[in-house]
Amino acid sequence: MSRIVTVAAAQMGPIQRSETRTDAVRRLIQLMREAKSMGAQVIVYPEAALTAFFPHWYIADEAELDQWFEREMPSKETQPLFDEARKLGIGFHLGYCELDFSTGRKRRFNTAIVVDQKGEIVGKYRKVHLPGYQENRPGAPFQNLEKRYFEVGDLGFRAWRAFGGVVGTMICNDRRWSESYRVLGLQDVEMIFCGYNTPVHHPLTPEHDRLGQFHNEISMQAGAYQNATWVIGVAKAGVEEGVDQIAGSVIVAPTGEIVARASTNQDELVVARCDLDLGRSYKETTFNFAKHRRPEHYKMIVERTGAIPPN
Ligand code: CDV
Repeated sequence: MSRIVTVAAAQMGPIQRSETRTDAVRRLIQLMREAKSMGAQVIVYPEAALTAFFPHWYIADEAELDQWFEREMPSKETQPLFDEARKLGIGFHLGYCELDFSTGRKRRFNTAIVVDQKGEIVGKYRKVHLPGYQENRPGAPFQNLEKRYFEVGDLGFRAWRAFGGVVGTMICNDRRWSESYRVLGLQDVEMIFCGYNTPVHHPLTPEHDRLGQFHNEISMQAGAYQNATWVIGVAKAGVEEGVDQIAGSVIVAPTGEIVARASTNQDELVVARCDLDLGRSYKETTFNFAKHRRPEHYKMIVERTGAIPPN
C-alpha cells in the first residue's frame, strides 16, 4: 500500500523591514488555509519566514539585532499559526531566527521546526552551513552577515517520524553540501524540508549569477536521487529591502525529477501528492547503503594511495 503525503511548498514573496511578526503570521495563515483547501497535509514555509532576511544589512546595536529573533516558540505572535494548524489538522515546517538562553549564555541560531497535525513541535534543526562573513563590508551592494549573527547549529541533521514517514530538515546553504543529505539519508529519511533566501546577485562572484537557478535545482535533485528521498525546496523570493532573491521553489521526487515548480516570485503554493514509498526501490538497489557503502573500502584506498584521510 502506498503512503501518500500531500505537500504544499509555500513560497513567499518578500517581507519588508516594516512588516511585523503579526503581518507575517497573517500571510502564513492565509497560505495554510489555501493549502488545506488543496488537500495538503503539511505546508513548508521558507527560511526566516517571519521577518525580512536581516543578514543582508549591518546591525551594530545588539538590542536592535535581538529584535529580529524569537525568544520562544510558539510566542504570542506565532501562537495563532499553531492554533490554525491544529484546527485545520495540517502540519508545517517553519524557518525563523532563534535566540536561545538554555545554556546560560545568549546564543543566536538560524532555525527550523517541524510541527505535526496536532500543532506539536516534533523536530528542531539549527543551520550548520552558515554562508557569508563576520565583518561589515561598507560599499557592498548588500551584506551577507550570517557568520556574524548566527552560531553554527549544534543539533546535527536529524530525522523524525511525522506524517506517516521519516522527515528531516536542512536550511538554505546546507542544500549545496552533499553531507547534509547523506547524514539524513543514513537515518532513512523519506522527505526533506529546505527553506532558502538566495540572492540573484553574488557580489563577490558575479560570474555565478547566471547559474543561480541551475545550482539550486542541481543540488536538490542530486541530493534527492542519491538518498532516494523527496526534497521540498521553498524560497523567500522577489525584491526584499533592495535584494532580489531567486524564486523557483520545487518539489523533487526520489527519482531526482522535479514534479512541481513555482512560476512566480510571490506568495505561491506548489502542491504535489508525494508517495513516500517511491524511494524504496532505490534504497533497496542502487542506493542500498548497507550493501554498497563500505567504510573499510575507503580505508583501503587511503592506505594504498597514500591519500590524506579525513579528520
Ligand atoms: N541564506 C543562505 O544560506 N543563502 C546562501 C547564499 C548566500 C549563497 C545560499 O546558499 O543560497
